[in-house]
Parts: sequence; structure tokens; C-alpha cells
Amino acid sequence: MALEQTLILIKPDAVQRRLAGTLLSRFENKGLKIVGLKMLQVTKELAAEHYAEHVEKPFYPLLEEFITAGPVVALVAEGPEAISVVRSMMGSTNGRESAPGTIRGDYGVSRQMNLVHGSDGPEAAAREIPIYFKPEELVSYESSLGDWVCA
Ligand code: YYY
Ligand code: MG
Repeated sequence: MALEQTLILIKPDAVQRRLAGTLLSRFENKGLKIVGLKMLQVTKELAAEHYAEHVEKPFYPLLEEFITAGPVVALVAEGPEAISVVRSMMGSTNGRESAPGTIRGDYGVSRQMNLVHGSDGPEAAAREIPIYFKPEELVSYESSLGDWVCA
């Protein structure tokens, strides 16, 4: 069981809908440890770096418009297999198809405005975390709950 860190974005639609706290709570309630947290405005340059794999795709102009349309909350969550845990909590990309019980399944009906981003694998997490956080912006601390949330 690997202890992993993953990048999560609470996207502009979720911030505008006042769901940031609700979504943050879901990750906390799951037992993930928050080791980095900030609010920021994504620029076009940052969007292109983050979504490098999608820049040439036909949907990118609208994705860029959406992700830069308002502030996001960025966080780094840590936990056992945190990357796949967060991906399963998010649900599939299109809110109309994502399962009830997932974030996208519970809160959205859009493929583009789908509330959250989560790194899709270890390589993505290693690439994406430094895009949003300097090393000194990530904290290291002991959690007294640690022994009670994973075994
Ligand atoms: O990882 P995930 O967010 O579930 O989906 P990706 O395939 O990486 O696409 C990134 C982002 O782009 C997605 O969250 C919505 C948007 N998007 C879109 O607007 N239209 C598509 N056909 C595919 C993706
Ligand atoms: Mg993706």
C-alpha cells in the first residue's frame, strides 16, 4: 500500500456554486490528509501547462475558457493510494454518466463543468503538484488520526 500525494482542483463551477467547502469535506471525511491548500486564478499559460495533453484537442478552447473563468481551490491530498482513491471519488468525466455517490455523479450534469480535477496516475501527480505548489508550500505534519484511518 503506497502512501501517495495527488493534486486536486475544485474547479470554477464548484467555487461559484459555493461547493468548495462541501467538496473539501468529502476528501477530509474520506480520511485523506490535506498537505497543501490555496485559492488561485488559473491563467491561460497555467491552463496550457496543466492540460498539456489536451491543448491540441478540439474541446481545448472551451476547456481553457472554463478553467480560467473564475478562481479554483487547489489542494494536495495525501493517503494510501490517494491517486486512485480520489479518482474513484470524482466519478467519470461526464456528470451525466458518473455514478451517484461520486462527486460528479452527485453534483453535475455537464461533461465540461465537472467540479473537480484529480491527477490520473503517479506520473501525472508528480508533474501536476509542482505546477501549483512550491515545495515549501506543502506541509509535513503528524496526524493523530493517522493510526485510525488506515491499516
Ligand atoms: O481526467 P478527467 O477530468 O476525468 O478528464 P480528461 O479526459 O482528462 O479531460 C480533462 C477535462 O476536459 C475534463 O474534466 C472535461 C474536459 N473535457 C471536455 O470538455 N470535453 C471532452 N470531450 C473531454 C474532456
Ligand atoms: Mg484527466
